[in-house]
Amino acid sequence: ICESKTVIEARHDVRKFPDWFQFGTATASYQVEGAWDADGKTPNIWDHLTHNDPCSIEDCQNGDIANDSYNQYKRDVEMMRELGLDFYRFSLSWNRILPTSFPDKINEAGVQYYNNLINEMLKYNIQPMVTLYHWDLPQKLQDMGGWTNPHIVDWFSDYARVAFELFGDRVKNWITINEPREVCIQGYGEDQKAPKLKISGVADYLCDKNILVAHAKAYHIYDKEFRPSQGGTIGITLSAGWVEPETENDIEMAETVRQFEMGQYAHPIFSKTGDFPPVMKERIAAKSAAQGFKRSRLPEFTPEEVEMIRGSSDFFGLNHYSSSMAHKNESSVVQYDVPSYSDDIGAQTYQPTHWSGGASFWLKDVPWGFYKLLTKIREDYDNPPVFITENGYSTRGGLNDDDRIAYIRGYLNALLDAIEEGCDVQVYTAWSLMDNFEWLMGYTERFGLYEVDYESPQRTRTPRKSAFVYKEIVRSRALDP
Ligand code: BGP
Repeated sequence: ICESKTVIEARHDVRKFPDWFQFGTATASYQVEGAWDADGKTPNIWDHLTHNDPCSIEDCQNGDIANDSYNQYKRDVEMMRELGLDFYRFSLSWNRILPTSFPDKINEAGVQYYNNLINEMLKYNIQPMVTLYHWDLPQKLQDMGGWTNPHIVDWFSDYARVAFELFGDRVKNWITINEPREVCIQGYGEDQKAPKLKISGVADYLCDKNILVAHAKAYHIYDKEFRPSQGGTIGITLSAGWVEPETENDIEMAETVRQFEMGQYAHPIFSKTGDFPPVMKERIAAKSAAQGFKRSRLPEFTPEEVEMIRGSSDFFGLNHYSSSMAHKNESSVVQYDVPSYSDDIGAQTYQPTHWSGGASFWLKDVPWGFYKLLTKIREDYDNPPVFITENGYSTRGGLNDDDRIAYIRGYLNALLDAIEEGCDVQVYTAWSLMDNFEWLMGYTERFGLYEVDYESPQRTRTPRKSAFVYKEIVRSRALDP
């Protein structure tokens, strides 16, 4: 009797995911494919950066070979089967499909690679979730201004149309852009990511506008020209951490930071009114005026653009890793007389030293922040369907990754709490299926459920302890308390 009672209690404690919930893992083209110049592929901005300024990456490495997924894709699909995934999120390399960047010439070998990968996955009933743009812009387009050139709206939508035509018969889940904030703020405003333009408070906002319009145009092309016959979903993936006010006095500031981070992309798409968040428009206009600009440095959308962008995502794609605290330390406030995104926000955030976390300095294990963020998305944007398109933890390597397991369990628990509160979270994607080239840190930080041996020619993949745990979560559709 005692025994069966324990079993019943144990069962009761297991937290179940809803029947419709989907589990996957993710990667991105530049981070895993390698074959950087194979079979007609031309250079993108990450090839350009890592070849011209190799040591701008922590270990002076690059994605020339990476995980060699271009050749090892069958092993990748085998791992998806081992994990029992419902879907796998990967991205397309624009240069591999369109070597001139434009649809005048389609590279058959590149198309064949994605067909092979997609068909191999479908053989085992693993659904593809395909990102059109995960940061590897054709260098040729960058030379013409990249995301700061309004022509990119057409360049991107022509590329998107080709992808829908080529793969849309089998791909039913599309993501237009991965993390516009990292593209624009870190790539055009700062010098963190390619193309490292470092024109803060100006180029980043131009990029913001063009990337949102480009996304929306691709959305409407799919919606009108392809959805009727192909019947899939399409949306955008935003990155956001949670920002917690340290005291009551910091509540407004924390909200300003959230609006400048997630809101600048979420508000135009998911709010009832559309357009950039009011606080962003006000602050940038005021700062611009004080700096002698006749107009705000934040470009305006036309009323037609506002309408085109509003509602242009079937789901709220969210990449979430960590959180921070907001508190203003007046004594260390720097006054800028030149444009600057961080000065436009005018706030300060930090991560307390007692927060523990992964190998990446910014990645602290704060599951309650995830819960608060999901609740905030439900409240601000009328409870949209949320797809967690990335969540994960970094180590320095090794197969025994108990801290990654604790992180994943903690975040999935927070996700279940949010679902119980009424949040419409439908999908969870672990970043990453396997170790890969990390944008700033090369191969020094490892995010994989599978470890990759970069010394071996095959880039041998070995499951970590977390792979077995994730497999069990996916199989049982449940989480231990
Ligand atoms: C996300 C990216 C991923 C992945 C992850 C890890 O922002 O979408 O591609 O790289 O972050 O972070 P990082 O590469 O900055 O260490």
